[in-house]
Order: sequence, then structure tokens, then C-alpha cells
Amino acid sequence: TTTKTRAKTPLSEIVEAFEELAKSLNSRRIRNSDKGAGGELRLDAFSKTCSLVSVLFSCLGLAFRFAESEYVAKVHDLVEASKEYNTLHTILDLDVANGTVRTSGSHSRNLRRVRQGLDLIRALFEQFLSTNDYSLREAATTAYSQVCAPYHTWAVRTAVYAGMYTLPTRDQLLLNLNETEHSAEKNMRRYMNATLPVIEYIDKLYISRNIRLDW
Ligand code: 1PZ
Repeated sequence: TTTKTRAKTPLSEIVEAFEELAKSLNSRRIRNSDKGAGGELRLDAFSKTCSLVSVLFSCLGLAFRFAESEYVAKVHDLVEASKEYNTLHTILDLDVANGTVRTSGSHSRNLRRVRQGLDLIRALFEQFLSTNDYSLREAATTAYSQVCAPYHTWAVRTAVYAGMYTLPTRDQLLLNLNETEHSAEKNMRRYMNATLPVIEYIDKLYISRNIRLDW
């Protein structure tokens, strides 16, 4: 066989899971296209994949423990919901019917938050790869300002910007991730490619139900 043994790293495990998810999205989209259903994503597969991301938090240091508990709580809600509901669009339809899409703690609101977390990492990797001179703090600040800050309260934004000063250096992050500059670049690109269709798919779920994305 052509099986090549590559050392698995936390990042490569995450990447592989998201590539699987993106693949399932594509194949379902093709299969359902004649029905006009536009594809679907299973909530159990999605929420399990999102839960893998939490290993990255330990690489960022103690100050981001509060971000971890926030993210983990939201993913956990979706994992629990997946025992009752099969697909992402099911939970949206339910919250639309109940008028609870943006209600604190609703599945649709938590899905939106988890999506923002995935996008934040994608934006961070994009910044991280854009230049070697960029510190992790600068990359993370730019990514956070683009993706999450507009939707967070002043108190949360202030805490996050203060926490940025405790981030490890770029080289230390690579050590924590057990990646080299080269392997990190490859895995970060793969993450960006695999998550983008998933993120866009989630956005379409809201937009197609006339829900704005300014929250
Ligand atoms: C990619 C890593 C960059 C490093 C630095 C960026 C850290 C960002 C930290 C964000 C902290 C968010 C704290 C609390 C936010 C809550 O106000 C919101 C709203 O919750 P709701 O009102 O709906 O109950 N919660 C969230 O947005 C969910 C948590 C998102 C955190 C995602 C972080 C993902 C980064 C992973 C990095 C390994």
C-alpha cells in the first residue's frame, strides 16, 4: 500500500476530522441536489468534530481558560442536542418556530458561537501564515478583531485583549503543538480549506431563513 506513517499531532487530528466533515457535506450535497435540499450536516458528527478543537486551548496558556470553558460549554450543548436532533437545520427550524434563534443558551445561538470559534481559528491561521515576522499576539489580535470582537461585549473584549499579552511566542506555540514551521503551515492551510465550506454552510442555514448574521 501507499500508507505513509506520519506522526499525528493535535492539529493534524483536528484537520482530518474537519476534512471528513467537509467531504460528507459535498457528497450529501450532490446526492440531494435533485431534491433541491442543498445538503445537510449531521449534528453528531459536527459537534464531535468541534469538540476536538478544545485541545488547542492548552497550547495558548492559562489566560484563555475562560475562552475554553465558554467554547466547551457551547459545543457540549450541541453534543447533547445531537441525541435528540439529527441535523443542523433541524435545530434551526425548531428555534425559528419557537422564536428562540437568538435567545441566550438556545441551540441556534450556541451553533452561531461555535461557528465563530471555528472562524476565529481559521482567521488566526490565516494571519499566522501571512508573514513570519508576525508575533502570535499580533496575529491573534487581528483575527479576534475581525471575527469575534464586533459581537462581544466591552467587558469580554477588554479581557481578551489583556489576555493576548500572555500568549506564548510563535516558536513556543509550534513546540506546544508539536509542529515544525513547515508541518504547521501545511496543517493550518488544510484547516482553512476544510473549515471554510463548513462555515459557509452554517451561515447559509441562517441566511436562507432570513436570519441576519450581525450578532
Ligand atoms: C484562535 C485563538 C486566538 C487566541 C486568542 C483569542 C481568544 C478569544 C477568546 C474569546 C473569549 C470569549 C469569551 C466569552 C464570550 C461570550 O461572550 C460569547 C457569547 O456567549 P453567549 O452570549 O451567546 O452566551 N461566547 C462565545 O462567543 C463562545 C466562545 C467563543 C470562543 C472561541 C474561541 C475559539 C478559539 C480556540 C482557540 C484554540
